[in-house]
Amino acid sequence: MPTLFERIVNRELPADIVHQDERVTAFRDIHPRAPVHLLIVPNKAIATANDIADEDEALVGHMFTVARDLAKREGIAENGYRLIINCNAHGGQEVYHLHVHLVGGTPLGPMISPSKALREVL
Ligand code: DGP
Repeated sequence: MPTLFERIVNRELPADIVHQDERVTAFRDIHPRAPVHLLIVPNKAIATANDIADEDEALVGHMFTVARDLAKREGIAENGYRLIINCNAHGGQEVYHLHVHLVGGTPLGPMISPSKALREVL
């Protein structure tokens, strides 16, 4: 079964695609958490950060250089932004196709709010 994001990459599902090349695709998140919220995904399916293979190193690096260029194009590079990869249940991953969130356009606040689990041990 192709992942949701593979279907976006293959143009089988609609999305606001802002960049596509032979290795990665970037599109606007359907539920934006900030004025700019893009997802940068590899064209090939990699389920989670745990599944990145050694031979994917250049591909993953490319995801980050594309994120850098998109931040500039979206006008948020100078003020700053956040790049996020969620992994598995504790990371809050919803879509099991590796993706980097590029979020910005406003001050984003603290990186994470202390989780319930952390509060219990503090
Ligand atoms: P994560 O929790 O890291 O797996 O984030 C998944 C993100 O994917 C979430 O912010 C919402 C977004 N998303 C889910 N389905 C779609 C979709 O069909 N289209 C687009 N553009 N984004 C989606």
